[in-house]
Amino acid sequence: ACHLPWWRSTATCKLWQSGHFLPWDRCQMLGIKGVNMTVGQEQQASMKEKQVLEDLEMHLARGETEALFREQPETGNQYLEDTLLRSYLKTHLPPKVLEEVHQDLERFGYCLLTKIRPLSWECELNPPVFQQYDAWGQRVDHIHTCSAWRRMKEISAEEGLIAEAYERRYSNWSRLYQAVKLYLFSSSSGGFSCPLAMTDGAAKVIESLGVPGSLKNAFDRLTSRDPEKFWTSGQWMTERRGGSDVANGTETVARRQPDGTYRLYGFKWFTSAADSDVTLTLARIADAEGRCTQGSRGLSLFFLRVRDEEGKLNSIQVQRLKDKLGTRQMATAELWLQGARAELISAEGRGVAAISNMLNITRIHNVIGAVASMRRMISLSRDYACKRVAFGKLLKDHPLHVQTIARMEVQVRGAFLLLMEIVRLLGLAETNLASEQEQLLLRLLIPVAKLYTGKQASAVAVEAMESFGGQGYMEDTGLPVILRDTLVLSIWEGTTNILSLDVLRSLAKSQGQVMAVFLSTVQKKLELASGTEGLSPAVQRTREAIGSLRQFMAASGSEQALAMELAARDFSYSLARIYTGRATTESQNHGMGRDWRSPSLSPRRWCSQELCPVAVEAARGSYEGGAALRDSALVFGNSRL
Ligand code: UCC
Repeated sequence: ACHLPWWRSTATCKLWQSGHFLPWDRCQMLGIKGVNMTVGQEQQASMKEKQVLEDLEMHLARGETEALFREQPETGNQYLEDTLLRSYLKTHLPPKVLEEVHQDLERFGYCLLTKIRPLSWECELNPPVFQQYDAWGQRVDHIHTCSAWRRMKEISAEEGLIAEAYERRYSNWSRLYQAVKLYLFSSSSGGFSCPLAMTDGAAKVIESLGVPGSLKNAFDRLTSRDPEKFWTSGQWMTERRGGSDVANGTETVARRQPDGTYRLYGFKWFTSAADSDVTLTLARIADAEGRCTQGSRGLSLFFLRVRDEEGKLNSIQVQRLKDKLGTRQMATAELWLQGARAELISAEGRGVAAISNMLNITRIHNVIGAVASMRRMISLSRDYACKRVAFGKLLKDHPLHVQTIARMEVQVRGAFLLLMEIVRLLGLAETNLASEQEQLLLRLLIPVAKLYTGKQASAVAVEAMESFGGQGYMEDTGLPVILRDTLVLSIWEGTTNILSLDVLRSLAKSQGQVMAVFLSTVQKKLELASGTEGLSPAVQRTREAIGSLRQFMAASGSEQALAMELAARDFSYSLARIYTGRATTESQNHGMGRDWRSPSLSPRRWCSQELCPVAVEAARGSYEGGAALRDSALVFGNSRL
């Protein structure tokens, strides 16, 4: 039976019949509820049914379906629509740089809309296919990618998506400019952001080694604007025994050859963008007796080409492609290295330290991806709210709905400003303009931003999906693709907990200096903002949070390592929220985002959340002796407690 919701008239209740939804009154007339009829009645009913269906077809074709199509959420030129981005650039870039960058970004925004976005959908619809054997039984291990994916590679070169950062034609602003282009590209890239992240990371490692002669060709290609020359790189770190604990999980062995090169033997469990041209990877160098040093100190970093000039794999076998929840446009493979020829590019045993240059870049790309996916979801949600009518008015006129979008908007704005801060600092560091303090701050903020924005993006994507109702759950709207692809952001490139421990690593390695710089930077900026009208509540909240953080740190100075480990995630969240709080007040202080689309950058909204959760949890005793045991009992049911 069809149950009528209280707000619907009988005419709108529907049943699915003959490929159409039938209004309830017509359903009754057609006897669809299984009422017994005579033959005459049946004939009459059948004629009526025919007539009704014809009426319905007209009605549906001209009326209801058109109405649904009109509600399709859309975004226009992403650059022009992104008022926060534009006001950030206006406030920070030197006028000459701004003029050139603005022109390019406006053009790129149209290009994304008209050319690149359709390609990204093609990538989604045509995921890579693995062919292990040819028709005659010959092993070929070929990963077939679609033409749209290959076109993305060409576009990446033409647009200088990697090159821009290394040419440095705008000095320290080049990195920020590149990040902005990647941010605009990300949600329309059909997954190509992933190989770009690793390509950037590989170029960074090679550059930090001083571009040795043997890697000059690779560096030129990784940073080329010529699609014919452009190479992408992989980052093969994860093995079967683990992806987080690289030091203990890496089994791959490197055997030195008489010519000074190495041959690698091992199994790489996740190799993202396995169609890449080159890769960086870790292995243990075996001595003459075949023995290897275990742990982190046994790991060295290698560069290798995946295929030779003829396209033949470098003694590598593709085991299979991974069947992933998301990022399906991109081939992730399991690879057997069966003597792959490679070049040692780090000092022996310094592999992890050397590849961390790559990790820090790919983690920044992760932040870019997180902010981009939040921005895309919210833009669509906002557009939908201006088109969709429910309960007699547009969604945008329902305050509760708008409140939900506004809460997401506060999140994406904070994340965007944190991202800009990181790429600004990176630009300074890469042009030798960063002070020691700025370098320390950058080291700390990368894991903080990666772990925090990864979580924000997942939460925002889920929330935003709900704002489309059932349509958000439909594959062909493309919205589930964004959600799936967003969920990986808190997993790859280090999970939230691993990144929290990296925050502690940066503290330990700098003997606390990173925190001293963090606190003094935030405090200095707050002082500047404190005189601005309307900012005092946010400034006050952030100051209080800094005070709580200081207290926590003073108390934890004497705590055991376990207590700090237990606090690591809350501590990192506190750093993210406090630093973003200062970034939002600073941006408001600069007068950013005061146009009609962005009435306020909402430092007050950002700062009204708990800015220092680590202090709150510490006060609850969450890290005290016995806390770990209690947690364990809660999860595993330890009967001793
Ligand atoms: O590959 C993957 C997917 C690729 C897709 C990329 C696309 C992303 C963007 C997309 C945009 C849409 S996923 C696999 C990624 N794997 C990880 O992220 C690994 C996670 N695990 C860790 O990060 C661990 O913390 C390890 C591996 C770094 C821990 O190794 P160790 O050897 O136990 O760590 P140690 O002994 O503490 O560190 C060794 C050295 C130290 O330097 P020294 O020896 O001078 O004291 C550390 O300070 O490395 C240094 N180090 C770092 N330095 C370690 N991490 C860092 C760092 N982040 N920055 C600077």
